[in-house]
Amino acid sequence: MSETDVDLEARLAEQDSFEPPESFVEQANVSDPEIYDEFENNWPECWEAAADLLEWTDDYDQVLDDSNPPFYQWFTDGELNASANCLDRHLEERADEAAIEWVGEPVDEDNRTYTYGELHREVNEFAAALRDLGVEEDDVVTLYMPMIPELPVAMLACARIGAPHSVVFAGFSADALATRMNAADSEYLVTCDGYYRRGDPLDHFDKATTGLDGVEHAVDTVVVERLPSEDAFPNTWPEQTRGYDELVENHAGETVEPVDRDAEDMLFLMYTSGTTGQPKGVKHTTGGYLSWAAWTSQAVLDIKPDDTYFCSADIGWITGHSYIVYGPLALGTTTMMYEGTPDYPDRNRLWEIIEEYEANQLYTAPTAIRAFMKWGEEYPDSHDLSSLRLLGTVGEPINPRAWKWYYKHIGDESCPVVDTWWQTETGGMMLTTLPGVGEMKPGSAGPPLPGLSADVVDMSGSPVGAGEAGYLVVNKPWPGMLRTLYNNDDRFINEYWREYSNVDSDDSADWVYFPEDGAKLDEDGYITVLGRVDDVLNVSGHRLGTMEIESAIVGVEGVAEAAVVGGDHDIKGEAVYTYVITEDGYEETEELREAIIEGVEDAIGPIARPEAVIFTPELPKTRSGKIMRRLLENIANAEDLGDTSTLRNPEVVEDIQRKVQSD
Ligand code: 6R9
Repeated sequence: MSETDVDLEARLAEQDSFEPPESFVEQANVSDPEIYDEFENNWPECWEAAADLLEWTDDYDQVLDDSNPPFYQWFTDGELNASANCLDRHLEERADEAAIEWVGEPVDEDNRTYTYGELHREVNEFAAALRDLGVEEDDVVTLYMPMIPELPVAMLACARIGAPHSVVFAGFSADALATRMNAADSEYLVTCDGYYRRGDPLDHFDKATTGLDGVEHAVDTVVVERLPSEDAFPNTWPEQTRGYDELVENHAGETVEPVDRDAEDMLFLMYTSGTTGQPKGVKHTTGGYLSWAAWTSQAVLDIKPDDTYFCSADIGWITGHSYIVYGPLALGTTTMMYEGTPDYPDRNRLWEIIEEYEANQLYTAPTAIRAFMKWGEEYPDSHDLSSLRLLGTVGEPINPRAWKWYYKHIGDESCPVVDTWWQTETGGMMLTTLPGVGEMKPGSAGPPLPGLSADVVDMSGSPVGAGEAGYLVVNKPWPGMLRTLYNNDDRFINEYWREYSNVDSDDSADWVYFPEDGAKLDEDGYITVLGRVDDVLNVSGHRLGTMEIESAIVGVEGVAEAAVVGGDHDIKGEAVYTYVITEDGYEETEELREAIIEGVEDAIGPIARPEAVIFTPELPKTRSGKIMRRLLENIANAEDLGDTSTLRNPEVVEDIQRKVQSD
């Protein structure tokens, strides 16, 4: 441990709360603590504040229609267009200001600035092209692209013509793409030929076309040619495939009138992992979602039009949707997009970018912060990061040590840190301190935002006392909430509401949203989120369903049964541990282990790659035949196993334990 580390440890270790820096408060978008009472006393009308950040082509009648819970409607009968809100209305003042600063790979060769004027032009051209291809209002367009500017262009082009997009993370596998396109009945795909990872070109089109083989209906495909000819792969394009550049050129200079969308019309779908093997198609709307993304960007990230704001997430996840694309662009700021990884070509990369672009905010994930910490503070310390005004984290719980390291070494103790808890389903931030108002407590996300109501309850739904652990619930609807799971209202109710609501009631007060996270409340109303209580793992901030991974594994020849659990991991937070029983006649070989790993990567993607594959003749089961996952978790983490007497087969536990330890 270096000396500065020791000092930091000594000075900060004791401190468990931090006041927002005075210099920050003075300039903050929100600095009046009264906002909490004001919003509570004026609910739901308080959310006009969010709607007011947008431009509406037709005013809404009612802020909230809660007559048919949990199918809430926000800003009823209002009309607007998300693309017009993110682009057109900024043109008068900001046409020549940067909307997107794209930092591409390879290093220094390929950076692009899109001004609002340029972004507006390209979005219009691509919107015209999509129409020409036959895309109509309400058709779902799948976007399967990495962090290239054409991804937000395509998102906004879809929004412009009222076609909901469904972005599939580029790191997801061909199978995952097919599952999502089938589930959404999506007949259009925009993808790319390839992209760079750590300097090497990667063939993405091959994966996309393999995915298309699994799609049950005809698909029109558009391909962005990202790679220069010397790095391009020799792919032949199937029929019904068009080049992005050619399409945009054919429509050069065209404009497309933004389609008026009802506030409740779908803006996009985003698939996320759940308890079953089938991903959930989370539906977000135009008015509620966009106003939520904009309001939280302003209140929590403190975004102002003249900022250069940097979120290091991938647009393929909800964080990138809300806080790289929609929120920042709705506010007319400059949003950065980084194509590469933080440690290529070396560990200075992120800090160089922040220094060069003079970024004002950094919004990243605990897994990244833990990696920075491990690499050492010499990397950030050798860069001028004084442009930073605010730091944020999202995706998983952050341990106080990582929080303090971030605060000290990245923020120089002069930037507030917002630890923002939220989910794909919530559309935007829910629990966090307001950076210009609330005291920060490392490790605790904070109170619910003004106008929100959350609690920690026991199994029966009664609030637990301060300091006790329980289940997080949200008691009132909010504009950014998901409206349903695509084509599956029943699953929507079962997954999120049934647990703690009186589902027979028409009274909104009887409906409680259950995010499936465990949490703890302190005496000041701050909530520490402990992690998922369903069968979902959080690997490097990415949600992975254990069922999805298990079904990939049992699909591998030679596997009879599999159980997947999360094991602790220094950097990733959680890692995928798999316990596998082979089929009769199959050996527990290295080849089978590799086939299993490959099977998981094919079904989901490299992010789900198992950390360990443990062969076992049996899985520990209760007398009623349920797999005891808790035990498997304890084994993965080399923890005390507690009482195993309720098992049908206690002897198997020791056997597995021995195997894990010898691995
Ligand atoms: C935005 C996003 C959601 C799950 C969520 C929770 C975990 C997110 C957190 C956090 C503790 C935070 N999570 N932020 N846990 N503190 N600040 O990550 O969405 O991919 O849907 O994941 O992530 O478990 O339920 P999503």
